[in-house]
Amino acid sequence: MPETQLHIATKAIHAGQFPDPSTGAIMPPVYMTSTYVQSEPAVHQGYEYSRSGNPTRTALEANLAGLENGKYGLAFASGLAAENTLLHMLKSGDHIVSARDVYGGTYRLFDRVWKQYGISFTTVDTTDVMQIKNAIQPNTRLVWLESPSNPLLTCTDIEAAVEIAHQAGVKVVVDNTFATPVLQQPLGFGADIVLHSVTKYLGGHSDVIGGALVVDDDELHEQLRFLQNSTGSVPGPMDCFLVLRGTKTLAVRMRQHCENAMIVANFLQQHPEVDRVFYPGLADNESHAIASKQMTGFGGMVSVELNGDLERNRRFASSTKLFALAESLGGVESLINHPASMTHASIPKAEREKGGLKDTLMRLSVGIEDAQDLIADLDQAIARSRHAIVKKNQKPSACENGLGQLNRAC
Ligand code: P1T
Repeated sequence: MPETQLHIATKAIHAGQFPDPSTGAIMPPVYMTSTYVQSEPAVHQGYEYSRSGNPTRTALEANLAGLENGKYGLAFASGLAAENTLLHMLKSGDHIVSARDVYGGTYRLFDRVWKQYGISFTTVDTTDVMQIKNAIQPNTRLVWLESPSNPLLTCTDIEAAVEIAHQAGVKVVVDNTFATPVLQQPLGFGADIVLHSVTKYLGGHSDVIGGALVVDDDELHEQLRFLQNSTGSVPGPMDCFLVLRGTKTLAVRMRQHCENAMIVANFLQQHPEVDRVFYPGLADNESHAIASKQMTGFGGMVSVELNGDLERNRRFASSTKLFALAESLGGVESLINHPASMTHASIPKAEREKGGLKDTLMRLSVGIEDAQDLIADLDQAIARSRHAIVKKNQKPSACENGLGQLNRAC
């Protein structure tokens, strides 16, 4: 059966995977080598130097391409390395229309790095696709979507956004980190480039940093492959192996993440001390209709604002026992994060608030533990946050011990 016709759970395990030709090893070996012996100058077996290509990375790139139903996958040292490499396709004077609600590091890369090289960007609410249309200029080269978005979990109609962008000759990038290819495949909606922080669900175990791009177009692939090699932010073979180990269980993990997140979102929505719950799976969520149209599940991320002030919400984040207070998401274990002071601190407060991201918002990465234990943990943390001042970490924080300048959240 052609690989493209296989179901996603099968592709997760088999796409791009072959027994090692020299030993029959069923798992791709970790090719810990920087270079490859050539029989004559420029005569080799397909690999010259591991920045340009490494067999473990090839196995991962083929797997990622298969998962996203794309022709080509390219792996990078981090999600931001993938973004940065992609941005090298632009030149001074070019313009990007970006979703306003994006990962803080993505905004920082646009605003603090690429702006100084003459790349301008406009942020809009991409859930209203007319805002994309109105923001496109003659020099716009990319429309940058994140759906569901980080951390407000809004969903953009990818097909409609692609239609508008393509009419203007503009390429569309979709950061598919939160959905994963199990729940959403943007290339199928006409997107040009799919982006991942594979650090998250694809890796799935909070033990590796990585990124990826997946494309269908031959020319685009050639351009990105050239930039991958020329700028050099590639992952090492061990990291590729770890991500490949992660993707094999992606389909089953996502099923459980979705189920648990729905239970958590319903619990929070019914709690009298909760102000607002953000989860596209809830029927009254603004993105519910779009998410239902283009996703096969609603994902494992839930954001929440409790009644009361920032201090109350901060105490909540410090009071959970199973939900660890940490940046990142998508691992098997549950995490809680305060975007305003952690993952999104590099977005100016005014810009955050323009997009509806309040200081009181807390983001949950709902893991695959037993959902009843997760609810019990949230319930006790809500109760404790009413009064107690709880410090999870007895050691002084980086902000308090003089290392603040190393911590972007300080
Ligand atoms: O951390 P890195 O692998 O470089 O990926 C960056 C990135 C890109 N896109 C999205 C949607 C992301 O969420 C991230 C990283 N996000 C976090 C670390 C976080 O806690 O939100």
